[in-house]
Amino acid sequence: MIKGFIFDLDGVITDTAELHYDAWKKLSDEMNWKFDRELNEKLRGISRMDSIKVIMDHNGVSLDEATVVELATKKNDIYVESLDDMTPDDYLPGARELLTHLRSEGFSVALGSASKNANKVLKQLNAVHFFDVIGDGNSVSKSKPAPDIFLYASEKLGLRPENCIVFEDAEKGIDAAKAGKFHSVGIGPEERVGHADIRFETMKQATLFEVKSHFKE
Ligand code: B16
Ligand code: MG
Repeated sequence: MIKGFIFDLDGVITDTAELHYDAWKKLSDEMNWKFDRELNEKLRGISRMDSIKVIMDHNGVSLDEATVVELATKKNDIYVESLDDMTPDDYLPGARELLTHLRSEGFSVALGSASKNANKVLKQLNAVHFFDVIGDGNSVSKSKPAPDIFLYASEKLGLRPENCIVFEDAEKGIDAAKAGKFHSVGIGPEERVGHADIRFETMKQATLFEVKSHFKE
């Protein structure tokens, strides 16, 4: 029986991928690194430190750890500043409606994001009240595809993985949900999240009615 829902943030509740792109692009331009939208796609759902390593590998660059941390912090400062412009109009279409519906139906709801800035994003969206538990990049040390963030969220909700559905837009996010034995809903194209239990192109199609009808016992 489904009792809880665990949501990824970027790509499910709101599209921060565009802001991450702008910030990585700015850093890359300063460093004379190649960075484009195709490479940005590879950063979907993975942590900040894993992201900078993907970008450096792509550019054949290797630097000492302290410099890498410094550069990742620089990118983060640019990203965090850009979050100031985010407003409650920036939910992905359908996301706020689904969260509202889950609340009115009495489901438990948690966030399971890799971002260390998730609290700020939720505040900008005025979305904090939708969540019983906020699991983010500060909650666990092993990032997706490890299931830790979702296990943290379900444990805090007091639910077993088989009673929870994870919503994810990233390939590694669905891998993480599966590794933790959660039910999964993929948001996005087949080639990215086709391995989820059920997939919707966008959050707009992922209504509670549609989701419930797939997972009913
Ligand atoms: P931060 P999610 C992820 O969010 C993003 O998809 C990913 O691109 C980003 O690198 C990661 O958060 C870490 O974000 O730098 O803010 O800690 O999809 O897990 O909600
Ligand atoms: Mg995501």
